[in-house]
Amino acid sequence: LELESDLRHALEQRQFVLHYQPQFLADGHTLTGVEALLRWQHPRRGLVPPGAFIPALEELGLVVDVGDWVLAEACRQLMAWEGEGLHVPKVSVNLSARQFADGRLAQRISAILASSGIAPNRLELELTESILMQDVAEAMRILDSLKQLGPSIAIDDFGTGYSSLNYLKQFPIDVLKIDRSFVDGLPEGEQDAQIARAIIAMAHSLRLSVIAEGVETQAQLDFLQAHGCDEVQGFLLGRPMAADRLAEREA
Ligand code: G
Ligand code: G
Ligand code: MN
Ligand code: NA
Repeated sequence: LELESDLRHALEQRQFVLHYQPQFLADGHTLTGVEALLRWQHPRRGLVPPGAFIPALEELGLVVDVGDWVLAEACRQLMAWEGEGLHVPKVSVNLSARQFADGRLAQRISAILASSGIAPNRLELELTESILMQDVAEAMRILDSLKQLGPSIAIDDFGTGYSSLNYLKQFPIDVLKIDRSFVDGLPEGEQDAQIARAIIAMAHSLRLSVIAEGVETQAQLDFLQAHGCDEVQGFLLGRPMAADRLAEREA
């Protein structure tokens, strides 16, 4: 495939960029962090979304190298904003299954944190339930090694996979991200409302923080705030955007 051969050169040709989506306290105003989202600036096709090329990166065995670049770039950007007078408390990075299973992930993250100079607790790592549930004992070991370095751990797309509460209790995780499919139906959808309330209650009883993704309307935000959701992220509050745009907006 033409796209695949292009993808092999994308890293060295500096065609990858990160966009950043802001995250806020449930008041919708206080910036708590950003999620880094990978895009491919293709010379002819324009900005390619990750769904269109991350599976290919996995197959080509490039996802670990690109993942390292994402981690380093996200940390670098946090420092760059700091230098411009914008304090973004943390940056959240999505990890793929391959990256998580790579035996040297903790070493790589440790090196990236050290050379970036950011406090390790300002990095958050997002993993899906399916990544963690593939091999629970191994996941536990990897999570422990990652946590020792200082980053927080978030479960992405929470509620769409099959994690058992028993493991959820044992994994050293910090944050549940309520999948946007449950936020969609709020506040009128009775089922979505019950699921959202249940996830918030469960997260808090496990002493986890909870963030809702895909918040698109004021009514959704109001519901989440009223029901004690800690943080929110979504088009209502800010789309994923280039780093300089975010600096302009939040300055
Ligand atoms: O930005 P967008 O909504 O199109 O992202 C689509 C999917 O791509 C999301 O599931 C997101 O988690 C994933 N994604 C975005 N950036 C990265 C990345 O840097 N690494 C990995 N592994 N996945 C990413
Ligand atoms: O799987 P993950 O949660 O990492 O996916 C993040 C993706 O969700 C990003 O590609 C981002 O563009 C998308 N996204 C973020 N906020 C919203 C939103 O409010 N509505 C919709 N439909 N998508 C969103
Ligand atoms: Mn995510
Ligand atoms: Na998600």
